[in-house]
Amino acid sequence: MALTTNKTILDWLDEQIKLVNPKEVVWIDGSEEQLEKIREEAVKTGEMIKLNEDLLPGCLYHRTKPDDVARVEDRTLICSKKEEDAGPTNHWMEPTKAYKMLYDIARNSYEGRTMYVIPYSMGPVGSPLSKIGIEVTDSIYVVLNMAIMTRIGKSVMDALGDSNDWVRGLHAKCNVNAEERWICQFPEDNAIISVNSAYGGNVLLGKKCFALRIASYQGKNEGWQAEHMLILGLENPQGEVKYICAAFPSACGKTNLAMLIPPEGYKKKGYKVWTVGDDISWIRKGPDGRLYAINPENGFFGVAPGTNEKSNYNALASTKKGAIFTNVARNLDNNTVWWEGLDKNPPVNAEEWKGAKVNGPDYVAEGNKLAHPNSRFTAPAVNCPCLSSEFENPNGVPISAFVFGGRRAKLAPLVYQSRDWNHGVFVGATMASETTAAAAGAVGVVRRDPMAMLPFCGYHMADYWQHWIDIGKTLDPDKAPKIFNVNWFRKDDEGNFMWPGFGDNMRVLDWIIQRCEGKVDAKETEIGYVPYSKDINLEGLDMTAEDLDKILDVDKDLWKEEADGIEEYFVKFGDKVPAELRESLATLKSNLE
Ligand code: SAT
Ligand code: MN
Repeated sequence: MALTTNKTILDWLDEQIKLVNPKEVVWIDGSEEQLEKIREEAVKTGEMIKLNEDLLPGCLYHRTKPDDVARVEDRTLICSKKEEDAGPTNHWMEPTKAYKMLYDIARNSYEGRTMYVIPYSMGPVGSPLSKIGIEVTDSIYVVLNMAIMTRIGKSVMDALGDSNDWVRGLHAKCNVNAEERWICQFPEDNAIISVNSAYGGNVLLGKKCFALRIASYQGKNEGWQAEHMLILGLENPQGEVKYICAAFPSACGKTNLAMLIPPEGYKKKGYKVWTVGDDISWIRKGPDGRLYAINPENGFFGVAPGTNEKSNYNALASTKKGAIFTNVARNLDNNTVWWEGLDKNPPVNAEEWKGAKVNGPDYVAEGNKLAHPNSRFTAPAVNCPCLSSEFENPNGVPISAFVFGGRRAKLAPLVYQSRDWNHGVFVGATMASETTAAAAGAVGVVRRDPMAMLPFCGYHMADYWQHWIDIGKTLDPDKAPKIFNVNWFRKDDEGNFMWPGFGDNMRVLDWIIQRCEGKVDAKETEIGYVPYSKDINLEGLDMTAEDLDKILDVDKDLWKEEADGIEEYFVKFGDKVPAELRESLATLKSNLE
């Protein structure tokens, strides 16, 4: 039975049913009873495997097709009426053509299958910052993941009422044929269609498709921002909490930073980090003139490899019940999971991520990976030991700082602060990072990834930069978040990381907050404000101020090359590049003269 009488939804649903022709339609009401039945069915059909009920209660295992393991950026389209509106960084298709192509692919593809209708809310149900979507899918995996990653069910439909302000999402697995895989966003229609994939970001339509691509476009028109940013709260010994939003490309450690455990010295003094979100922020100006952020998601879709007790205790703890594991390895002795970096003991009796039975230690010794590098856990946020008490706050949390960062073996210092908002937008707009396994394609290539939004901005990237500049104009400079850039990934000439990262990143966050509070001086350099090494707390670290100076160093020659690279990059955007960003570039160049 339909969970709503909203005519805009029922009419749309009729069209989808006619198109894909399912054997039955099931509305997901959000009840545990219904979800449990669906889990049982998934286990019966073999789509999911139930893991050890004592060690991993309520946890399921799933593997995707081997050619369906990451987002596919060259098959992700922005279908705005005008190509110009998608801009030079997006793949574009004219909407009528795209609809026809997609309908032809999806037609009758649910034959003999169940259509699941998932009403979901991005953000706390009923919050003024939240938005609602409907995803129809023929994948149980999608239903169970959406049930973790978003708020689902009847209450969402009640919150929407008769409104037409909801995002239409059609997902059709079809034959999971890579040649006909398309992830299409129609920003002007509030619509998403995804065909021939059954993997994460391609099919959990609330996540990148809605909460970033569609939402970024909505934000531009409605005066708010959808950003690829984690949100964390840093509590000082006096119990005051300051919030930071940080943008990093996929698989660059957002989840780790969001759940950071401070080093001993900080812990003893009473510092704590609270997680509000690990991937996406929706940001709006509050009544007091400050920017407030919510995390639109309800769970974590984190990269498994590298996650362990030490690197991210809190993430690991979050996966211990009610989680879904995708494309990791299985330990057949105790029916649990394993991935590279979990511990040093690959299971002897193992099943690698494609399902072959192998001897784990031998297999790894031969240079193979038991888990796919982009294998993931889907974990309910409520499991997280350091989840912020503000997680459900419908008004969000006030932001003190924006932090941009990427993987750069050279160039970018450990941390620097922009001179002001507009310069900060320049820093974000020109950030670059080495590519990771989160998207199909080469790994380790430096590419520009503005605000970590390159694959996620639903409209013209230069208009998006302009939106950032325009938001800044509405903010009182005293209330505007300060903007920083960090780089945990600097390497020395031997290729060793120069900064320990993980929990020790707290030392950098500490400096950032002190800067926001005007409590510490900084050195003005060609690129912005860099810390004096004495102001970064190294207590308990095997590192001297001289070591630190090496990572704080601004190499003028490298930066001159960088400035040339930015100039070249801007050419792509023609006269759409905001004047403020050109000014920042000119200042950078003249500073480096
Ligand atoms: O596959 S997802 O887009 O959900 C995760 C990521 O790439 O950040
Ligand atoms: Mn992400």
